[in-house]
Amino acid sequence: MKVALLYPGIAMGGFARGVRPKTGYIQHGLCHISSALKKEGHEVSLIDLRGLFGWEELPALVKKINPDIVGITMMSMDFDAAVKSARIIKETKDRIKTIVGGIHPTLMESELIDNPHIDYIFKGEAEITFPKVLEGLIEGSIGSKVITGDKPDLDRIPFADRFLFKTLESPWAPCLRMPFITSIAGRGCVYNCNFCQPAERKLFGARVRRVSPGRFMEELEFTKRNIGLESLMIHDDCLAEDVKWIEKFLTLYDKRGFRKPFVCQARADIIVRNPGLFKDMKRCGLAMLLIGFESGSQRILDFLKKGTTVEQNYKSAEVCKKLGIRIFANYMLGVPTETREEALKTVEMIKKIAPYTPSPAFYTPLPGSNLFEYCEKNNLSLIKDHTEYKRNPTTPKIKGIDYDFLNKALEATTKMSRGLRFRRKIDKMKVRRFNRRLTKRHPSPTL
Ligand code: B12
Repeated sequence: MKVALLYPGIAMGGFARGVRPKTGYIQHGLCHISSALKKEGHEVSLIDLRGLFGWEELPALVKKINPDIVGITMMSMDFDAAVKSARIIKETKDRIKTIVGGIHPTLMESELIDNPHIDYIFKGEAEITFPKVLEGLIEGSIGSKVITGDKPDLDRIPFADRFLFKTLESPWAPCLRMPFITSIAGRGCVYNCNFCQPAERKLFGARVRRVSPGRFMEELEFTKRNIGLESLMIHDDCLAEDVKWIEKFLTLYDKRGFRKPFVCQARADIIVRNPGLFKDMKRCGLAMLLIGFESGSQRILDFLKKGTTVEQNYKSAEVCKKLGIRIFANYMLGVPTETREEALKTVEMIKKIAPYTPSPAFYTPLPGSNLFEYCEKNNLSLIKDHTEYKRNPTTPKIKGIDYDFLNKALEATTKMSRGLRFRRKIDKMKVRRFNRRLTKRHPSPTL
């Protein structure tokens, strides 16, 4: 069958302006679906809305590809663009089937079930079941609008088809050199933070599944041969949680001569408990850790069910500084019930930690999480349309929170010292030449 996969990710940066972008992150879910479908002999192409100049380009592209089915992925904030795409596809060629999948359809079937432009809603993971859906379409044997996917063994599915996206992945940290690639070693998260769970458990199940370190290295080697690899981001929710996995991975990464800078996520409690592990990671290339510090108030950390302490936040930052690991600090202000004093404790904590990259958020109630339910029950949410389901501190999210005060508080956390600005400048200078040269050489993506 002819399948088009559609990435609707314009809620943040919008459509292309002036020139089609040569860089952008890839969507791993679609890349995995693409390789699973190609393995079964289907023809797969991509419609990336970020590469279009506007909605008016979509009908012509759909006519040109002329697919039998379009598969649309969707985070909550992509809802409007995804649903509009489905409508345009149906208006362009009514015979084309549309199917939506990803975290939002998995959690919020009720928002899509009556949509006349969507033929199927796919819940869960797709590598095993989506090819079967296509077989069912050929045979005319699909009876239900809602389909649930089986969970694949991650060691038995093909590598993500990175070539689906014609753009280069661009590093978002000044210390990372191109070719930069992102990767995901596992699915699911063992923790119970109530600003996230149980949403992810509904998508990936209660157990975390991780590809074996050997298979992960095979994928890196394959990618290095075909795209190049000078730096790496491992996107797992909390990679450092699996100490044994990391140890095996480090041995292989080192043995096979990688030593390329990599970044991943960790938690304050894990860092404090395993400083030796992070020393080894640093030796093998760990350039930066993304740490969810969240709050400088213990009451708020407990309210969020984070399972860490403020003391661990401070100590983990000390460990990183001692080892020379850059810190990308995730933290949030405006949690329901948070007082001004508690918000100021977060400000004080971030100022003391002085992260390489401060990444503040206004707490945002995300569908499928326990805290979302709490906000619904107490009528606290100010979110009016789906594009506001982004954590960036731009629009007010929760009733009763003084966002003018928070904006000022936030400013105090993002001011960088001269020393830090200098360090970032040096980092940028070291990679600029390579990144510019590579981007310049890269052809503009063809549609
Ligand atoms: C990598 C990642 C990113 C990357 C890349 C994002 C991207 N667009 O790909 C970056 C760092 C840029 C990012 C940013 C954001 N992210 Co993010 N991100 C992730 C992360 C860690 C991994 C996603 C992933 O690739 N998973 C692995 C793949 C294989 O799974 P998958 O994509 O779900 O796909 C499978 C199934 O869902 C299904 N499927 C998916 N699509 C489709 C389509 C069809 C047709 C079918 C049949 C099936 C199907 O099949 C796939 C294969 O089995 C997840 C958490 C997680 N563990 O999943 C959060 C997550 C997706 N992100 C989240 C959020 C909120 C964001 C931000 C909005 C944060 C913010 N700033 O506010 C931004 C949005 C940026 C943007 N413009 O898209 C939330 C989404 C929650 C929600 N309800 O929408 C998640 C779940 C994290 C969380 N729990 O809070 N993110």
